[in-house]
Amino acid sequence: MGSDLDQMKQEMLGRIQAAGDLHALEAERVAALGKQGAVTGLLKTLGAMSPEERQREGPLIHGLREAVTEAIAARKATLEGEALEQRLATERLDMTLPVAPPAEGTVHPVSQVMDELAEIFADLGFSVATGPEIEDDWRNFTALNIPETHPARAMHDTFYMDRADAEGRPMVLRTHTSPVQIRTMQSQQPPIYIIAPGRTYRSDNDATHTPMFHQVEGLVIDRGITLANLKWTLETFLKAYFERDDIVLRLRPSYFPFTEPSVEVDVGYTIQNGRRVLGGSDRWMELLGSGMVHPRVLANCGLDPEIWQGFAFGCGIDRLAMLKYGMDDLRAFFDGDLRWLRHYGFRALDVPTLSGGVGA
Ligand code: 2U9
Repeated sequence: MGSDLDQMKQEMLGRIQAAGDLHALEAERVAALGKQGAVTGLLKTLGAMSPEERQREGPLIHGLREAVTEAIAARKATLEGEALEQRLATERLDMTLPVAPPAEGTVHPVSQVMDELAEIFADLGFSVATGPEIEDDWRNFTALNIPETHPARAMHDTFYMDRADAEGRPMVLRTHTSPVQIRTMQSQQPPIYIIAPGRTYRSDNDATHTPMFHQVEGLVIDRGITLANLKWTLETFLKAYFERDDIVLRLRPSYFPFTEPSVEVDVGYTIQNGRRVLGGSDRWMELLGSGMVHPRVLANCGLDPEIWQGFAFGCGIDRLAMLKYGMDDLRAFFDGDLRWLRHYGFRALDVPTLSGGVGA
């Protein structure tokens, strides 16, 4: 019996050692130690043995079980180690990669509206003009027929720079984008069809005013331009911008130093479910200022008002964005709060639609 067990042990240990993977090893374990296994079968024979036989055979059979159990554990450890080595050799982790993909950026509503404006006006034959945000006081005020005594020049409205320019002219943070149009008229012969969107600065800060805000102004200089051209252009622009055909405008007489006559433009709206919805003519809201370019402004830029006429308009871009996309606090535009941007921002390839919210 002893030599039979010995032979059985050698065979089992040999097969365990030869098991090529964890699957084959498990098969050997079941064959030896499972319910129907060879070693289990031997253990079961102990009960039927005489005490003397059991005393002799018991330690041998238990020894066999122990040897097989140990061999399986050792082989298992070896196979698992080899499997780990194999994975380590074939799998690579680039530890320099960022832990998570970078947060997705969004297009700020102001940038989105600027893009929309450029597109709408491009269809009408306008190009986009830009200029410096630090301007000389002549282009920002004097050329625009804004007298020295005008309240807009007062220190509390205008940010004056510490130093004047090389010619001694006081420099300001532009209070509107109008100096861009002055520069265009100085450097370009009419006809001129431009919009000038950009940052503007005024010393003002409350729920509806921020020291920096965005404006878009438009300028047309051509022969025979009248208020009718202005009204058609603004109507066409606003219908395209608000994506509604029922936009109605109301022109009210007003005063600006740089336009004559000057008109303030109201847009009609209705209240639906407690929300302001643009369109129709139930109620009116002031939207932009405009007028025919003052002959003195044309002359200041070297144009003969007898030959050239033009119209101009100005409007807050932040306000345009608020009306179309439904924000109600201007200050949030400049807080840089990512939660606000995720809510109101646009993915780079977003197409603005009515469902984005017309009316605030
Ligand atoms: C030139 C000649 C005329 C631009 C104009 C307005 C009327 C106007 C305001 C609207 C709200 C500015 O953002 S706002 O505070 N603008 O009412 N702007 S006409 O007129 C010009 C511009 C340039 C050479």
